[in-house]
Amino acid sequence: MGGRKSSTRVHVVSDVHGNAEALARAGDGADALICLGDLVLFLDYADHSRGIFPDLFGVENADRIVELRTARRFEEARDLGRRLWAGLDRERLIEGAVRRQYAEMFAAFPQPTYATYGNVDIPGLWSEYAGPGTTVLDGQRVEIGGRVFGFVGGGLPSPMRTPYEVDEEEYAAKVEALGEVDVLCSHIPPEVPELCYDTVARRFERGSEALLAAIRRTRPRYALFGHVHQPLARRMRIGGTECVNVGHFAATGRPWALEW
Ligand SMILES: [Mn+2]
Repeated sequence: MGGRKSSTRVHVVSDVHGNAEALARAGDGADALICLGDLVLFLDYADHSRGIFPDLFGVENADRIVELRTARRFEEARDLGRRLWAGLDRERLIEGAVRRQYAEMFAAFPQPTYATYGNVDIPGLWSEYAGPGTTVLDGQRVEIGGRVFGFVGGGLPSPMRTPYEVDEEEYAAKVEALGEVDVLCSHIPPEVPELCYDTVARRFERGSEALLAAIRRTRPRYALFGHVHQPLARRMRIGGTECVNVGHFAATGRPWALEW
């Protein structure tokens, strides 16, 4: 009854960083949810008491490491990290904490969800937590409502040394594997200064030259990404492609919507 449904609506989120409560509602009113990664909350820069780091080492150490990183004193930040982790089984402690967060995050995903990895994720664990309604894609395409969506997960090498960074060549190969798509979905932005500059952290995050080249060459309708929490530019036109940072979901709790 009521006629055939003629449009498709997807909601897109990125940089969820522990916000399971809002994630559980992110698909309300949409036919599908797309998640562009960064589910893990290692350290909340807006509230240093939240995340794996303060849980293990306390708020004062979290204050200190944020201060050092913000001042680009990465070497000192790493020294502090090395001192705190000395004698501890770092891998086991982080994996245990990430598993607790993933159990909560993946349970909150609506159905269907299409997801790719952020740089602050541990891809090897995802298959254990993704339910039958969640499709994980990295260097792969899927059709939603008659449009082809391509997904590229992870980040590129950075001074922060986050858990899922791949080298330029491997990243470019994943972009290449997508071919022509209608919507190009990635965690990191194409390498354009206005899209990569974080106005609060006051630094450039890593964007991808391969993504930018693919946008210019294949002209998707949309290029969607996250990663830069407070970008200088939220959107930009590159040729015929609307490039959009879908927002910092951990802070806003609001998805970005696409309807056709
Ligand atoms: Mn992030």
